[in-house]
Amino acid sequence: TDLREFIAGLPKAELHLHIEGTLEPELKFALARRNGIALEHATAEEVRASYDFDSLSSFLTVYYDSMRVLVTADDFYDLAMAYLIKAAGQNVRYAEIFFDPQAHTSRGVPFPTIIGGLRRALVDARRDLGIHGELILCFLRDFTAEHAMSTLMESLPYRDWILGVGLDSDERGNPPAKFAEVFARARAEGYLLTMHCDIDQEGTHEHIRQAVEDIRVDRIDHGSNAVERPELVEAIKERGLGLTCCPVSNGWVVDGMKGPEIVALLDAGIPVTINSDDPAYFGAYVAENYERLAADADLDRDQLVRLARNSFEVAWLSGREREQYL
Ligand code: ES4
Ligand code: ZN
Repeated sequence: TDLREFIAGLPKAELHLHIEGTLEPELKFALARRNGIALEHATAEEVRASYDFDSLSSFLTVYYDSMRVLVTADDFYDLAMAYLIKAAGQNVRYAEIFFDPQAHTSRGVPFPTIIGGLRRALVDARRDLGIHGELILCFLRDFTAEHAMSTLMESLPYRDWILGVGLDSDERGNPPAKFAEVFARARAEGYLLTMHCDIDQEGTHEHIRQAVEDIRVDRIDHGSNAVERPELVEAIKERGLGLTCCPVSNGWVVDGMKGPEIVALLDAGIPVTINSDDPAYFGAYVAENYERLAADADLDRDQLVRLARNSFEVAWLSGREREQYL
């Protein structure tokens, strides 16, 4: 509990957070009622009891189905505001927040509705709570490259509200190379680039290599399998790329929180960060991710400070704002 207070007191940035993954069962019920949508469970407790993921695909099925309740701009506002209140309460000063527009536009929710609601929450939270949030648009890698490209085009009127683009969803059979053209265009439009290289997925080392060397990403989401290949560790280090690790998420969808891998990368001089991924589903916001990893990997205070500082160092912040946090 001493360590818990220490972690709570550390100023933190969160860099790997899917806003749709912050949908708590209680809010899901409130939005379902507001929108006249029927749910298969009767109570929030029942929903929570149904969360029993043993793979990425078993999680993604539940994650995408839950999004049905997100319909109006107010729904996206309420979703983001609930997260920002929670994060601010854990001393998160800055958050780069993924959103999955294709998971909503493919259900008939217009792009401006999604980003309009999210952006309004970020503006209000910065004013009222002092937490600074920004958006990263994630493409769904199990959709086609053409669909990603048209989503990129749809985002351009909102260029000033989006820091960069990412790539998430089911990695099997969907390597970074599939989206080379989309990411080249995104960079040309001024977006920064990141990609999920999920843990222990088929082809993970080749996917990390493609992201770093071919796509030339500015960051890697997860990516801790790099530790198994010295040449990948070297390439990531040489480019100064940060990794956004999500220990509790890893504990659910693969076996274990990858503590030894995270420590080895930290010791190799790679700026590793700790994040929550989908906190409403995995039952842990960012502070609990630090706590669980600290217990699992026996981290000391110096290592925890380093992880928290890394989060500001690899954040896509202006130099002036970064200095304010460090
Ligand atoms: C995700 Cl854990 C995970 N992996 C891949 N894509 C995702 N989107 C939201 N959570
Ligand atoms: Zn993720």
